Amino acid sequence: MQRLVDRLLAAGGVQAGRLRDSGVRRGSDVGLDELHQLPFVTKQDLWDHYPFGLRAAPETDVVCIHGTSGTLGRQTLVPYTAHDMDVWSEVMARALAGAGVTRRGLVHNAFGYGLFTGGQGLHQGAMRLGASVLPVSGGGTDLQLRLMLDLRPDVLCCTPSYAIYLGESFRSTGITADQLSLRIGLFGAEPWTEQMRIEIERLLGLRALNIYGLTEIIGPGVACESLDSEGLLNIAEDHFYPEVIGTDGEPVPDGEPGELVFTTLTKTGLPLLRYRTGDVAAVCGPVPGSARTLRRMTRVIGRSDDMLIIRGVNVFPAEVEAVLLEDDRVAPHYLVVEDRRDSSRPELRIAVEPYSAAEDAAVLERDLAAALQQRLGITCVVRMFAPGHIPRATSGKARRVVRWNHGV
Ligand code: ADP
Ligand code: K
Repeated sequence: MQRLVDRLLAAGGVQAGRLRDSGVRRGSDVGLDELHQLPFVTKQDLWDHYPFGLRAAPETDVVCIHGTSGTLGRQTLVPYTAHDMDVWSEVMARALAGAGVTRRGLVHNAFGYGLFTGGQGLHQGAMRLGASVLPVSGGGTDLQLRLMLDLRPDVLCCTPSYAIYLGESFRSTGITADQLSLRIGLFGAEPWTEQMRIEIERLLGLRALNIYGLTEIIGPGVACESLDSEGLLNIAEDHFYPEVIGTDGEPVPDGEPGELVFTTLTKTGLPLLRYRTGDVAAVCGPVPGSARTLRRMTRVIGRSDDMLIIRGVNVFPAEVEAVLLEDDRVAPHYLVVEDRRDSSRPELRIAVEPYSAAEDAAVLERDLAAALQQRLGITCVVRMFAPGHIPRATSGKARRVVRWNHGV
């Protein structure tokens, strides 16, 4: 922490200015206990100082640049130094090892390669671990399937929605889970539920684990489930110090959900002190008695920007997903439409797809609307579409939320 603060102060710029304004002159002025009194950094700060205004290392030390997927519309670019790349490979190798990947492993990496951090992060981590990596990237289902059958990888990495898409595409060509060699899957980059995990495990015949990260902090590898982490994600806390805050910006106790805030303890290219991620989750201690002593976090329920507020009720799309997929008739494809065309009466419309074309639409729609009302307290309009009619995530992150505004 102290080294980070010294680094930020030495670099000058926005973060240094704010630290000085809060009375911090040197690293030894602040301990972890005082961290919660220091100012936040937000996505807006990165946008305001686009592209590299918050960089803390000299330009000559930068060895590569990645960017956010731009899910929220505007892009953020992040410079990495050789040291950052080293930290990233290490946390990713740790994540893969915790998931049971070994040097004998072959990682079929179907995360996208490019500005997006998914592909590169898994790639380096697998190499650092000493496994082999197959950089297939997203898209091209025929190639994905051929490589999977010819090379028999034991590990698959991609977004959960793409995992579903791959599984369904394989199945449509007559290939079932028992013909595949997959043992472990690391899925992330978008919110997903326990119900989705069951669907993926059934389709692909593997153990599905959750990996979390964001470009601003490093990329994937900020936290990852391991075989022994009991359903929560181990945070690489020695590099990315977590806090959870309420809507008032104040810390919430362990185990209570709130917005995740990370401080990058070791990064040098773009070190961030108290970066507000916008992602909602809870943080808690390690598994009691476990050799892993770092703290864990729950799955991310959603990002605050994706929260739907319908007639005063707040819901995340993932909460809708959990209710929908609990119903055995419903396939893992859905869309949530926030309909504000009539501003006096906003509606939540939900498009679902059944497994069977023979499903009675009226009955299914009524049952799901009742389940959503009972579980989430929201009244919504559910519409069933024929199997195959809801758009698939054919490479990266799924788009589950559509907003219809006045005049659209
Ligand atoms: P963008 O914000 O443009 O999508 P990134 O590609 O850096 O940029 O994606 C990071 C974001 O993806 C996180 O802030 C989080 O909202 C989401 N995310 C990443 N991994 C997970 C995960 N395992 N579960 C839920 N959300 C995730
Ligand atoms: K190897």
